Amino acid sequence: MKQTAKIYVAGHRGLVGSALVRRLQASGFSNLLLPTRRELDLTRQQAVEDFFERERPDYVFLAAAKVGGIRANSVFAGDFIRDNLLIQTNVIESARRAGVSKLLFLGSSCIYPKFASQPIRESELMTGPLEPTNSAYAVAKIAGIEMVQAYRRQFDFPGICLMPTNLYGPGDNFDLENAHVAPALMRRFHEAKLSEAPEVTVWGSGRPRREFLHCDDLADAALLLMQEYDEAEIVNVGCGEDVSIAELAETIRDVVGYPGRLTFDASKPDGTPRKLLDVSRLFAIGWRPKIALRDGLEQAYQWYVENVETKGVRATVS
Ligand code: GFB
Repeated sequence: MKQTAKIYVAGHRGLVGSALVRRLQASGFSNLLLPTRRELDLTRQQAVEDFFERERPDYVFLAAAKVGGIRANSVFAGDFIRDNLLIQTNVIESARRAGVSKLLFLGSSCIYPKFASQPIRESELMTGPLEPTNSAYAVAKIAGIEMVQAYRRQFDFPGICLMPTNLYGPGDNFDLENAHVAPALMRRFHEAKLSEAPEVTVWGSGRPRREFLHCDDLADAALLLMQEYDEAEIVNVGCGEDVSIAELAETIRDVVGYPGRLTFDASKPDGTPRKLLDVSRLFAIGWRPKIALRDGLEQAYQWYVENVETKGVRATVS
């Protein structure tokens, strides 16, 4: 990638997109296309076609998506499949027409079967039923993978696909109902600390296990793969180890400094029992994560207090 390359980061204000912008700028890439959602609605085909026709980016990081935690995926399943199919289809097709040098499509670890053998190899894709709480989102992401791979075969389209594990970090969505577990608990413990609430309720049994990767590590892996990887096969991006939700909650409680008790609400869904990714394909390319979970959670909490709690920065990225 030439330093002067024109790079479009779709979804640049989200958790992943903002990390990608930081990582690209740190490497001296300054010719970035960063239209806001108001300037470019990716669910509108004509608008996306016009944008690509006009701007003709060299590289595209497709990090724009409608995302959310286990509750949001269940409650807004129709929005999730519609918006994600529209966004990815419009961007991938317009990128093809514009003749981009390369497009990187971001999927998710939820594309794998609910009971995939652990750690989950990329070859497990579509070998079993999905987790019902996020099957709509997962099918949309699987369609995106299939589209990139079909475009590679039919049009020799230069697209690659990354499957990140659960992510967290600065720029996350901290909405108590619709966010992912790490930011939701961070805000819940913070508010309980301020209000001196005697206890905090964690959803589910606390027994499911999740792998967590800091968004800056993901951005680092994405830039490396954009530069070094050009195969049809999808690539898992994770850190190679997981924790239980109960362990995560205890760690976040400690990071926040909340003195009260934890309780678990078994009426809330656990979701997939485990989704630890096999990252040997990624590690074989030479990448390793740099940010340990505890350090990353402390940094993310610092960002939350400085940007969301005090300055009222949009706590939710819809
Ligand atoms: O991060 P999360 O919402 O999504 O939930 P998934 C992970 C686990 O955390 C579930 C528990 O077992 C929840 O019951 N949990 C405990 C909580 N307290 C909370 C809380 O306050 N908020 C939330 N959200 N969870 C997502 C998919 O699955 O993984 C997405 O729904 C995406 O589509 C993402 O793929 C990576 O990890 O279960």
